[in-house]
Amino acid sequence: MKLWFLVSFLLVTLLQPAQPALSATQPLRVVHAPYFANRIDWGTAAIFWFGRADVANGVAPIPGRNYADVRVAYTSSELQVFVSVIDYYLWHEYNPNTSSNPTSYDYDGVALYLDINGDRTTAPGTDDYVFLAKWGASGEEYSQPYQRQARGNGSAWNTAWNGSWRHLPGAQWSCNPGPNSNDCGLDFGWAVTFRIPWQTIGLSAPPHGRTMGMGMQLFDRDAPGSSGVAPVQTWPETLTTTRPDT
Ligand SMILES: [Ca+2]
Ligand SMILES: [Ca+2]
Ligand SMILES: [Ca+2]
Repeated sequence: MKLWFLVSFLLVTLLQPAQPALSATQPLRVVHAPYFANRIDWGTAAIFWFGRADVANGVAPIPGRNYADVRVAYTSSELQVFVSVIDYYLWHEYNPNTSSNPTSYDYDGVALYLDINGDRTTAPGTDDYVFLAKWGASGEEYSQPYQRQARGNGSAWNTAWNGSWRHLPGAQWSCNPGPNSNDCGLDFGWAVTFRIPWQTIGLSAPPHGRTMGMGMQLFDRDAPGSSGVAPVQTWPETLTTTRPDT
């Protein structure tokens, strides 16, 4: 029965007329984030993934691109986005620059873009935000120096905006020294959980049923110097940091 259903489904799918091209207001992809009244069960949160882990026959190039598994869920108080990254060489800033641009980074980290009204304007508006989590080897108490943020002002990103949010970092490596050394071999990777209070992004309550825009940049350093920085990967692939319509 299942096979017949599958075959029927395939026929129906194949018989569908060609889909029209996406308009400017239609998102490339849709993530249905579930609501959790209490503790988030990440195993049943929404999931998507992007990027690629560069490795072949046990050899990971330096630099080599990363793969990210992203889970999205929300509670009565905040939006949470859990990003788990396969990265064979962990590199973080020892003394993070607390005034750096939140839309670029040259150590391991990830930026989250939100368009709260989902209006997909061609420049960052006051409902648009970017949150950069710089991966750090320390715990949540260090999240503030390892994060940057900005809010749109109608034409550009206002990097002086400093709404309240936090992130939780994590990582695993196979042998010491792990971060900021490639001496002992391959590391496993790192993770960050974004925790964005609704009030910080201008909402007084959890926005059940709302369509918001979302994008991500994945940053990666695998060795010292400019030659140790891997290409930035984005989700969706077409993301442009100054254009919520992408
Ligand atoms: Ca890497
Ligand atoms: Ca917007
Ligand atoms: Ca790295």
